[in-house]
Order: sequence, then C-alpha cells, then structure tokens
Amino acid sequence: MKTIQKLLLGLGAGLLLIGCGNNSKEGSAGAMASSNAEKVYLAPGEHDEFYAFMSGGYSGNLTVYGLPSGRMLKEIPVFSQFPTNGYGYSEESKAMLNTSFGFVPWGDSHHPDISQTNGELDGRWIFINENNTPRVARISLTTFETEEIIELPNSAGNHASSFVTENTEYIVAGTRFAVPNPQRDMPIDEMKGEFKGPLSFISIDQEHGHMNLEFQLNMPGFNYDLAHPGRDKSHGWFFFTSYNTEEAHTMQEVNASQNDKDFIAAVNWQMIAEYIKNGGGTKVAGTYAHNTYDESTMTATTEMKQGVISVDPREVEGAVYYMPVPKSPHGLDVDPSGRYIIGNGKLSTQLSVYSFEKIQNAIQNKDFDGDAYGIPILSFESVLEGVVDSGGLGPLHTEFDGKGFGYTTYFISSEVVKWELGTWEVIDRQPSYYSVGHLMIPGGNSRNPYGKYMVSLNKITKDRYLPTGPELEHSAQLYDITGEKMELLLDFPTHGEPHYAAGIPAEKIKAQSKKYYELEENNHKYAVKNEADTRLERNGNEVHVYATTVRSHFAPDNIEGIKVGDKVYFHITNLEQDFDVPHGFAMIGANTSEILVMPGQTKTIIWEPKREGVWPFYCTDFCSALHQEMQGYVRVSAKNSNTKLRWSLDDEWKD
Ligand code: RUQ
Ligand code: CUA
Repeated sequence: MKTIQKLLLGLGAGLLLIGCGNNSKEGSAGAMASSNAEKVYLAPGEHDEFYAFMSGGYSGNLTVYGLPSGRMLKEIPVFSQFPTNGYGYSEESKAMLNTSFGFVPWGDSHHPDISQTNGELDGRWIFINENNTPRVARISLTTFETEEIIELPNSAGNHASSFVTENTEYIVAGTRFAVPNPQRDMPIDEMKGEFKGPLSFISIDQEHGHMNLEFQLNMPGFNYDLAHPGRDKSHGWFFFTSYNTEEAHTMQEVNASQNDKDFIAAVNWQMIAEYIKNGGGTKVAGTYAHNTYDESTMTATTEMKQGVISVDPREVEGAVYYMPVPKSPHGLDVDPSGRYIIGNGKLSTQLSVYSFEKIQNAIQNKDFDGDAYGIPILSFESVLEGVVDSGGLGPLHTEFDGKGFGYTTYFISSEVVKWELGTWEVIDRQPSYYSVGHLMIPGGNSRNPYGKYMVSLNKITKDRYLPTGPELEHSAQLYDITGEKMELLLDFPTHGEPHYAAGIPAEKIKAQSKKYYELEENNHKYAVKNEADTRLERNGNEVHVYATTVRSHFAPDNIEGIKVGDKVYFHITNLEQDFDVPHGFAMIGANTSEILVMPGQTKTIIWEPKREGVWPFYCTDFCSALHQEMQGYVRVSAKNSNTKLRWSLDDEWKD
C-alpha cells in the first residue's frame, strides 16, 4: 500500500477513536505546558499529596500510586498469586486464595472503596471486590496487606461491589450474571423467572474490620451492575443498577437492549437488617470460604462456611423498590449531600437524576407503575428530579468535587463532562485519551470530596506511550479541577485494568503506615528470634528448617542430611528491626516462588529436592554490600543414605 494511503487510513481511525476530534497534542506546548508541569512536578525526595489506590482489574490486585506525580508506589496482591513477595505461594498465605471451588490463584478485581466514618474517608481499610469467583477483600491501610477475603455464595460475577456505607456498617456485593439460586442443572432457555440476582450485605465489625455475610436479598434474575450507598439524608438506603431486565440468555448485546428502561433497585438496608435481627429471613444452602490473615501468627486460615440467610424482597414491605432508568444503565452514583442519585444509561446520552425526597414521597403516595415479580416500580416521572443532557455518548460513571459539580465519563465520545448539581447544566467537557471508563476524585463518593484532582481511567491506550508490542498498559490521565475548566496535567500508565480507584489525602494514612513488624509480637508457630535457636527437625520425610536472616547471612547456612523425596519446609524469620530491610529466600528448583520476608516477619516455602548433590539457596533482595555473599548450601543424599542430619553456621555443626 502506498504510504499516503496508509497515512490517511491511520488518520481516519485516529479521528474515529477520539470521537470529538480533538488533537492529542493540544496543550502539550508553550506556557500552559510549563505551568502544568509545575503542578505535577515533585522534586526528588518530596512526597505526593494523595494516595490513589487503583484497581488492578484482571491482574487481581490493587496498585498504589501517588498523586499528582503518578508515581507507582506499590502493588498489593489481593486475589492473585504474587511472586514478588510470595503471596499465594508461601505456606502462610496460600489459604487467602481458597474458595469453595478450591484454590483459585487469580481474580478480576474491580472497585476499591475506603472505609468511612460519618461519611468521610477514615483511612482504616480499603475493600475491593472480585468479579469472577465472587469475593470481597479487606486490606489494612496500616500494613498495606490483604487481611481478609470472603467468598459470596449463590452469586456469579460480583460486580456491584465493594461499596461501603457511611459508617462502614456494610459493604455490598451483587450478582452481575443472573443464575439459578440454588444452583441446579436446568435448561438455559428456561432462565426467565427461574434465575435469581442475589445481593449480598456484608457487615463490618468496627474494631477489627472483620467481614460477616449477614444476608442475601434474593432479587429477580436481572444483571445487577453497580451500586452506591445513600449518605446523610439517604443514609440507610443502597441503590443498585440492573440491566437485562429482559432476562435474555443469548446474544445479549441485542436481546438485553430491548426494553426502553431497566431498573435501579432502591433498598432500605436498615429495615432489612432490623428484620433479620428479629429473626426474619430463611437459612438457605451456600458454601463459601472465609479467609483471614492473622497479623500476630502471620498465617492465613480458611473457614469453610455453610448456609446464608436469604431474604425474599417481597417479605419486607416497604424495603425494596425499583425505579425505571433509561437504556441499560451502568454506573450509579450518589452526590455528597445524599439528595441525588445519578443513573447512567450506557445507550443514552442523558443522565437521569433522581431525588431521594421524591423517592420517599412516591413510596408514601404509592406512586407505582405496576411491579416486577412483586416488587413495586416507582413511577419514573414522580422520582425524576432532572436530566443532564450533554450530548455525550455512553455515560458510565460520575464523581463529585464537593463544590456543587458532578463529573461524568462518556465512553463512546471519549470525554469527561462537568455539570452543575441543581441546574443540571453542562459547565465544561474535556476529551480523554481514549475511551474513559471510570474516573476518580479523592473522596469523590463520600460526603467530603477533596476536589483538587480528577483521574480518568482510560480503557484504550493506543499511541499515548512508546509502543510495547500488541499489549499495552492502560492509561490514566490527571486533571486539575480547581478552576471552572478541567485542565489535563499528566498521563501515566496503570497496571491491569483499573475499573475504579479510591484516593485519599496522604496525611490520613502516612503517619500510621507500619515500618516493620515487632519481633517480640511475632507469634508465628515456626518463628525463631535469635540465631542460637535456629535448628532442623525431621519428622518422617518432612524436615523443618527454623532459619533466620540478618545482614548478611542465613543461620544456618550449611545443611546436610536432606534426602531425595524429603519435603523441606524453610521457615525464615527476618531478625532485622529496621525500616525497609527485607531479605528474600530462593532455593534452586523449588516449585514455588521466592519469599520476601519483612523485618520481624516469618514466612515459609517448601522445597522438594529431586536430585542428589549440593544445592545453593540465596537472598533475593539486595540488602547490603555483602548481599551477594548471603547464601548457603544444602547437601542432598540418596533416599536410602544414612547421611546425618546436621547444620552449621561458621563451621559450628549441630544436630
Ligand atoms: S466498571 S469501567 Cu464501569 Cu467494574 Cu469498569
Ligand atoms: Cu539479604 Cu540480600
């Protein structure tokens, strides 16, 4: 093909993609660019103003960035094995990935949400949901480690999750794919009326954050997509979008778009919680794993639980309603005052704004438009407060700046639109590169947003960075939103597919961030707290190595008497008591990852030697000038040999 033809084709594709036709180079030159550069520039050694926790999507993890710099600070393993530190590989952490389907080493994480007190971010924990094998995780914002994962039985595709109520009383989970409940073998084309859409309510213990699956609301079999809690005046309610109210089971791209309107479910969870407290609901079958990591023993355990309280929404009169929403809604957001609920129809150009007050009046006046499976449908006209008509295409998600404005992403026209609460007037629109999904303003879904920056989380990257073959990281963009117009400041790549993010002022968690684990508080079963206690114990073909690390050696560093066919457990305790001095441990031929052991911590990996010989192990983290010397040997003898089990450090052999 002639070069000119190629060029034209490329240009055409580019314009199509950008939609609103803006040139991606605009704003990258001249005086404006240099003042923008100042706004994101952090001198070496300076800290960012905000933490941003970006969902890792199909990486299964959660990644921590700094704003405004876009510096990547950490990847926190949640639903996926992570060889970087041994999460999901070490003996202690494997249980975190147990489910009722067995060990699942991967997840699809979606929506992180930070715990709140009185509707404000409190920096205690961050929660995130897993879509594929429905689960919700809680991560400590002191250690930045995953502490708990709870599975959701009777669900499939947990998407409307993990949003927290304003005092972190509950987080919710929903089923994106309607399924038989209880699961059973039945013809797919008989789904209509037979499949269900259970919504899960997980209560949170305020002291430790422990999650408890309190009840499931057994809703009709629509696809529940996203959710947000009411706040302030609407506290006590939860709102969920649903699509495929057609209950189509095939070619959903066509068949699930037949109805002009789908539904938002409005759920008075306080009423249902009260009902449960008084003995309401029915215990139904449901097996689910509840995994907890104990910081003191540094070990995760799985409790396989049976049965869950199920509530038929028709049983609790006045607790559950549907509100019609045009054109296959996706995102659903509640403004900081709790007065307005915004529903975004993916196939619409308009946003539907509902008033909480009008919802209450409609309920009072029984302003219903029939019902769906016995759930009253509030009449659209009676609950609609206004419409945001920006002309943008494919609205997905809205966040708020706390100054009276909403910001909505439009996937198809690839832009973010700023509009005013109350007048519903469009104030500004800026292109995103390209095809923005979610967006995030720190605290943007709380009573108190920090409306300085907005991050758009874009689905398509294309030409924004140096090409890296067919697979590219996703692309985030940072905007200054302090003025009337949004100003694009920075592009930075993000790992996996960040479906959502949660931002918080650094001041709220920086000081509490743990520096190391106290050796004294280490209650790990195989911990050794000084070199004198390091040892080996043989129990049949299992050998336990109680080892320590300190700059720059292992104790013991020579081991003999291991035999082919043994199962060797290396329990490594890092004796350091200082910030940022991990030691790693890797053993040749181990069928697992390394482990990275933080100061004061103990971790275990298994090695099953396959061949006779003298085999090295070493520290994987460059911990000191003599890091390369931080190594040891294991002598492996034949299965039937009588080589004595002994170990040494500095040639002092013990047995
Ligand atoms: S949500 S954009 Cu809209 Cu899970 Cu991904
Ligand atoms: Cu310890 Cu390198």
